[in-house]
Amino acid sequence: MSVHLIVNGRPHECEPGATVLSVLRQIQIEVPTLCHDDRLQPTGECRSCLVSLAQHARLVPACATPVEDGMVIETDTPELESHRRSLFEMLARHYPSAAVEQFPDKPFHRVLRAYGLTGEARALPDADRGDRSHPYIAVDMSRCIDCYRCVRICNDVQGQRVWHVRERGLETRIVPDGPSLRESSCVACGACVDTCPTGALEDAGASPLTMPSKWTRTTCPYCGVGCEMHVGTRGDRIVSVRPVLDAPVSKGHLCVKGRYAFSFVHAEDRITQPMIRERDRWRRASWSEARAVVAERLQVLIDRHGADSIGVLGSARATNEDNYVIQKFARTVIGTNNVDCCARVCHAPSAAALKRVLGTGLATNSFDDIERARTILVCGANATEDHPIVGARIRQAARRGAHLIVIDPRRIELTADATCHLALKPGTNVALLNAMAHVIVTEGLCATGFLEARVDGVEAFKQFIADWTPAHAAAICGVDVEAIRFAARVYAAHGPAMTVHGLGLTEHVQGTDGVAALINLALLTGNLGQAGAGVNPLRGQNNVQGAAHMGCEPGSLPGSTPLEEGRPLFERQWDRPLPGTRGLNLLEMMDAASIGRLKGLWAIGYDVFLTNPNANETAKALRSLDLVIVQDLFLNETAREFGTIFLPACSSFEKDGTFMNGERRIQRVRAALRPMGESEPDWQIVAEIARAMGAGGFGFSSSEQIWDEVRALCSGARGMTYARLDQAGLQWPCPAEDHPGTAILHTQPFGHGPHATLQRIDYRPTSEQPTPRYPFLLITGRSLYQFNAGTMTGRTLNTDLRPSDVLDISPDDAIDVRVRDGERVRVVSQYGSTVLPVRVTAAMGRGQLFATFQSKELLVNAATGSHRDSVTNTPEYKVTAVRVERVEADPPSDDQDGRHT
Ligand SMILES: Nc1nc2c(c(=O)[nH]1)N[C@H]1C(S)=C(S)[C@@H](COP(=O)(O)OP(=O)(O)OC[C@H]3O[C@@H](n4cnc5c(=O)[nH]c(N)nc54)[C@H](O)[C@@H]3O)O[C@H]1N2
Ligand SMILES: Nc1nc2c(c(=O)[nH]1)N[C@H]1C(S)=C(S)[C@@H](COP(=O)(O)OP(=O)(O)OC[C@H]3O[C@@H](n4cnc5c(=O)[nH]c(N)nc54)[C@H](O)[C@@H]3O)O[C@H]1N2
Ligand SMILES: [Mo]
Repeated sequence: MSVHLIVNGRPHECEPGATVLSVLRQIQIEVPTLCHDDRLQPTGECRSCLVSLAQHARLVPACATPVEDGMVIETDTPELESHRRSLFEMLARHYPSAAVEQFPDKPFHRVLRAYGLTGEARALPDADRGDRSHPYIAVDMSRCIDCYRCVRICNDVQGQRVWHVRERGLETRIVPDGPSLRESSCVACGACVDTCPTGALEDAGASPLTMPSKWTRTTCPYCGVGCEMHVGTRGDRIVSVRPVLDAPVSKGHLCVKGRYAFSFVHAEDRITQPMIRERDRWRRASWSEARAVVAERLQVLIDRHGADSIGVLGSARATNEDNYVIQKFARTVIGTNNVDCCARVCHAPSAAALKRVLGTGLATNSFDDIERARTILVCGANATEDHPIVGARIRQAARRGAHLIVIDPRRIELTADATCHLALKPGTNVALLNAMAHVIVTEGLCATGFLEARVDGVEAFKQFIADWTPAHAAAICGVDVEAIRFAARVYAAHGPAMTVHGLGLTEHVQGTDGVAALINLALLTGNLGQAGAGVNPLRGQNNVQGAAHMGCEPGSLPGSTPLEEGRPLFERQWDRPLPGTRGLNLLEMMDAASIGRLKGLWAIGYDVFLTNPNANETAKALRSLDLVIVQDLFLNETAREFGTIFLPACSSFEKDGTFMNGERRIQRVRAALRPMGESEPDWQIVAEIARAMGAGGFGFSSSEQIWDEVRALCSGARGMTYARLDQAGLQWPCPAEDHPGTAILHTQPFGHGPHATLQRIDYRPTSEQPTPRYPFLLITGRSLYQFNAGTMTGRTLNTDLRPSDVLDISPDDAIDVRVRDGERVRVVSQYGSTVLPVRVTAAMGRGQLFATFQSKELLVNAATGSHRDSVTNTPEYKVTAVRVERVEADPPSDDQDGRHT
């Protein structure tokens, strides 16, 4: 039923539930707004959007007034005009005119101009009310007009609560929650800058000379959330990034990386020409020479040692199209299934467990289910730092009343809003999750209807789980018995309940088992195939989901099609026999290199040396290779230490294509810039080399052509044409051009049939246990400002915000080992050591340490060990037994501690 209105004498119709402001905008009647932002609840406080209603005696704010049938609205009466004029005159009286001149496009400046106002003559910025402490955000509160949008967006969207209103005599002032913005709790998401209508809060680099001349809509190059952004360019440089308001996941929000960490594109040490190493020196080469050398050296290895002597690594940072071409090259030109990507080291266990139990190895639900869930269980995922937009959405959901269960050894940020925090001992997920299943079964909290209709193995599971009493698990995982019971009851009783998990569940010797144990909880409680529920791995890099899905995995072809199942179709379409031997995964490639079986490695957008565990072992493996081709933006550490040939790829700001995010959404990536120097999109580099090797099937001339080949081969992608993706991203599977895409998997049946089977999983402790010699457990993981090995973020001002890896330690342990905040210590494991500055923090539990791995100098992976998940070989990055040694004096500057030792 629609609502009928009369606006300025003309009849209009609209949907019920709209606000007067939104209707005015629809019919293109402008009223000025200052405090309004579509991302925020309207307050009507600034009173600039007042309109008059015939039924009311007074004026009402359009932004905060819902439409009613029969409303008669006037927007430009003399009374309104005079009200607005006096309001803006009052604001202009104390407003610097220089700001209006310099940044004419700011919303408030446009309003002033429309009223012929200029502001007062005054120097900019006002030193008294400025704050230039932050590398990304400049503050000049003399331009503040008290609209409070910064306060509200920080609170309501990001959830950080940095900005506060202070009464100062007659004045109000908006101040951060620290002595300066730099020392506040600000996480530099830029939301306050984005909403500020005046520039009181502004990007630190902004000036009239850095105003973009072109905007390009694209997808963020960092994590697997898949935020969309407008990239502002001027000439051949990125000068600004702004969030896309109608983006399906980010909904007008970004985090510090997407918003600000783009200057790596223009870094001075970006390599934009092919290079060849000769007698340990790199020299520049032309593309034609580099291509010929690659072709020839690959051919020599194939002829001498066979195709399986070569391994290829696709890139989770590159597009679907890039990765499709990469695996096609490995399989049809080299002739090997030795192709993998770094899904191996993060969520391969999620994919394996989901595939095994539910028949499809992908997240079951969508990020929009966060707002639909009554309970959110977060297991081993530090979402506010590692997937900040999802983290912010989870935090807001919890603040609005959703139950939040956090399972993490550390007191991560989300614990502040959690219903309960289960601080388990690292490596004991299976015990804890089994005990939760025990409580659900023994307390009669199962969804019996769902079990009867869709689940197999129920009786056997009930027998198995009887032994997993909370008391039994508590002795293993260190979590209080009552807390285990409480969490299980909350999850089971307050549905729909969704689980969100990260590497704290997967990067263990029981990674796949851990995920399967989590899926058990969803099966027992019927939390699958419905909104607000499901099992959802928070995928790591921008396109790690896509890289694996495109077939950069030894055992699967594009569309995650198992090799043997897809063989007939792919052999026909590619017109080549597919290799018959089982392919090696990344870790097996390293093993094979160490014993001389693997001779060549082509690593695309993946710094294996820095990021693989046990750097000593990795170095040994990489050193044994005859040929190491590195294709990257930078001479990364793998290239620097072991590379033979370097091929310059361009970043996703410089190419077209698609990414697949953690909720299976395929989104467009659009070139905002031409490729830097001679760099090229990865697909183009690989296709040209294929042609140099005389191969057919690589005559692509655009990313769209590649995508159309993917669509022809994979039914799940068939409906996703570029034309459709240009309108909006679509969630896989989308089998036809009139199919809307799939937001929720397993509504009926599961990926492999009508029934899923509960898994009986025994707990197997890791051999990394504290001993007198190595009394601590080291957890490694991430922090907000740096991304993985810091290759990109390390070349931005994010480094000001997070200069170095640190070793987090609990206050009690710091006393025991006699270290103080900031002091450097050596962390020693049986595999190697690294030297790190200490940060004493109550976020850490007793006996546990936490370190990131962003810095190539510190090489934290010198200390991590070689244990792997038994199913997928994913390394056990999350637990290493270590000791902490004090480093007395500052070592000399050529100190090699922590490097390869
Ligand atoms: N800012 C930033 N964002 C990133 C990245 C980055 O480097 N920086 N990297 C991206 C990539 S590649 C990935 S894969 C994702 C990873 O994102 P996350 O999955 O969040 O990764 P981590 O920080 O490695 O680990 C998550 C949590 O697991 C906890 N944990 C450790 N051991 C255990 C355990 O035994 N059980 C449980 N339940 N928890 C445990 C740790 O304390 C940590 O808080 O982030 C992506 N996003
Ligand atoms: N100790 C410890 N180690 C870990 C982990 C941990 O938790 N603890 N986590 C592991 C995990 S989950 C991951 S994913 C890995 C991450 O390891 P990496 O994949 O090595 O890390 P990234 O920083 O994502 O960098 C990938 C490379 O891609 C390049 N690049 C970016 N865009 C493009 C492109 O379009 N084309 C090409 N060719 N190159 C591009 C970058 O310059 C960079 O060198 O680290 C793993 N290592
Ligand atoms: Mo990852």
